[in-house]
Amino acid sequence: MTPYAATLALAAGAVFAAPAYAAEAQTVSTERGEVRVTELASGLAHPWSLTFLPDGDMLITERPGALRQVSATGEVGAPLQGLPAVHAQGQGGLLEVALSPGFAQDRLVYLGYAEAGDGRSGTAVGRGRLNEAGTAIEDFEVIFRQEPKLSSGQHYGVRLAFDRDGHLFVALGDNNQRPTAQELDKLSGKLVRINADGSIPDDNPFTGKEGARAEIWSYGHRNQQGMALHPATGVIWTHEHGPRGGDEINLPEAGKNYGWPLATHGINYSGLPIPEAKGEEAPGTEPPHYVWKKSPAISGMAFYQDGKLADWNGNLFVGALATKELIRLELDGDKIVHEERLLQSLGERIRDVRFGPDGNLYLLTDADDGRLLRVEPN
Ligand SMILES: [Ca+2]
Repeated sequence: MTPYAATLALAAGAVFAAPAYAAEAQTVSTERGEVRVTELASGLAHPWSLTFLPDGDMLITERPGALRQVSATGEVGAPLQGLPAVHAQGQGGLLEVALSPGFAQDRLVYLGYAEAGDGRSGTAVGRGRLNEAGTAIEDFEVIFRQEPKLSSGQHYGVRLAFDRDGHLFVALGDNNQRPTAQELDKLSGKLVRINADGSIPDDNPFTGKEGARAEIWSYGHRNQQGMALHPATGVIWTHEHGPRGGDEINLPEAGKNYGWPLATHGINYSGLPIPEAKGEEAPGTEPPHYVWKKSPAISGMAFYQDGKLADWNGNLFVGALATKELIRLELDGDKIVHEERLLQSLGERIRDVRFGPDGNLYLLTDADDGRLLRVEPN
């Protein structure tokens, strides 16, 4: 507790039994009223993803390779046992965590991570059972591998989301091997759709097509680090990092080409054009649903539905790493009609944003001393 917060707590102590976390709460003005941002936990090593267990506790990944259970009040548990070896270099490591839709019965936890192999690395997805004590993932098995492995430490994606039919979508990156996002015999730069056990659905768009991987749902993606199921429509929404400029939101449809690197609103970090790019549009490719000309460097994505701040209901939230803020998007149907940037005063790279079962937003900040934050109406 800071000396200032301690003074406040002393002053308030006689009347209010202030919770311990009150020391770290901060009030922030937004277009829709004041919100309170409360630090629930700190000291997390580059936390990447969080998911909620049925009792309100959370599972949080740390990029170097740990998965921890964190209570609703912010008590951080020891790293769980039974995790796979991860390739924790560059952007790689333990990245995404998601629960089985039948978690209450099967206790299956899904992990997305970077895995070494073939002198390179690529994204893998596996699942295992959370033991009753909450101390280990048991019988972990790999159910999906991005093949071939092409990464030297960049662009693994990865986000996981189940649709209402129980299909598992895996949002991947291009391993920073641009042309491969257009090559259907490779899984880099794709959105993949598999069954919960890793088998491939019979009705995938490239099933039975010569020279194409049957796991592919859509292609031409750069580096996808956000995905969420729209709570009203059941449609999968994704987003991806552009190069310098051109971060996108897409609603990927079966078999379609989302353009990278043939079509992009961005340029190389060197300032030169993307060599393969025809421009912002290219024949046979889908335009982005929404695009940022200047890259916030987006990561994490959550719909706000039946939340504590009624004026945010139906909004979409996206984290921003480079511009260090939270992005709030207002929708009219599927159309994004208004954008607000908020929480800049925190000065935090926001890696993940999730909507909690208590009707509040939860954020992870990307740092050696990463934080878990709760955002609620003040
Ligand atoms: Ca695109």
